[in-house]
Amino acid sequence: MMIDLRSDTVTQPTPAMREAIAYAQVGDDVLGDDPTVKALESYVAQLLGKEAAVFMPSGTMTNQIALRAHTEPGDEVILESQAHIYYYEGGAPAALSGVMCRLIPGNHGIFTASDLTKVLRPTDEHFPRTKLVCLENTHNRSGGRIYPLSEIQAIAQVCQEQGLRLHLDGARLWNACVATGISEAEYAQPFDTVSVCFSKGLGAPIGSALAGSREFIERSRRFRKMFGGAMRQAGILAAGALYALKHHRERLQDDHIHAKILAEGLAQLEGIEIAPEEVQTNIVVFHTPTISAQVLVDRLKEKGVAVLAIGPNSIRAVTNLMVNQGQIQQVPGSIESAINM
Ligand code: TLP
Repeated sequence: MMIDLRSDTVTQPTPAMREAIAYAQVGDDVLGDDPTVKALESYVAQLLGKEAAVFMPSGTMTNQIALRAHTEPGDEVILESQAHIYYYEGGAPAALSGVMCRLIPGNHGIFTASDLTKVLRPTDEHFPRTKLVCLENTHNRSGGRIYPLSEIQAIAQVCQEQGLRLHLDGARLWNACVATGISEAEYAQPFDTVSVCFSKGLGAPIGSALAGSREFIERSRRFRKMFGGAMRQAGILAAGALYALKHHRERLQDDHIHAKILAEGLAQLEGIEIAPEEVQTNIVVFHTPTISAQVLVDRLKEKGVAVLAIGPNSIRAVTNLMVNQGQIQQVPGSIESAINM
């Protein structure tokens, strides 16, 4: 069987989750009739300490609707230079919201309040109006890096002083919380809006939610309809998400332990560059200076290990609930023999 480390999105629903899905009470959610979607939305809002939340099919949609609802065409959004919203969402900020993206290169995905202050502009008709700042926690392309809460609070302070809104792409916020012991509500507090995903490490098949003030979430529901993301008997999906939230958050710790084991194994190999002490959650990024990442990925696939090339000489492996410790321990050996093929 393939050891699939391409992403934590590859997870399959467990038998208990399938049972929750099978017996979910459903209704037409566009008419406000789905009790399971409502239960999920209020559970998420409560967990994140926000007034309201809205369920959507994907994290791309929750992020992009947040952008759309926070801005007007021509406005500027500030993002870290490798933020998922900018890097991996198909150019949606330009296509769907007509906004300009201003990028701040971070240190492993983390920029500081003082980095933010340096890119702020005076109010002047020459300049786009800066409206929104987005952070990502954990940061995907930086190998699941955790955003320090104190830095987020300092950034929120600058936003407040400057009248800027602050949005969190919290696709893997759950991982940051399990790794630090900081609650979801504490991490969400400095933000106006928070996007979370159920279809990553939590193992639900589909779904994300956007949380914020009641007024903002009402406005977002209108854009969800406009973008085609309002679903009918969506309780079928929400049931998997609710099950995942209630039963799979703690187990993310296992994925983090597996990621450390993998990183430490890889650090022993000639031809692999990795700093295992920098692996904080479930994403392991390593570099292959002597071989093309894609060549290595193709060879590894033949050996029953699936990972993704994320640069010419960079590979990403994401631990997830489909892969146990014994399988993780086999991976460095497979990589070593693939390098030497
Ligand atoms: N990320 C996917 C790919 O798109 C790269 C993955 O395999 O990691 N924010 C962050 C930080 C994400 O990592 C992702 C998914 C999303 C948003 C988008 O979520 P979906 O896939 O539900 O649109």
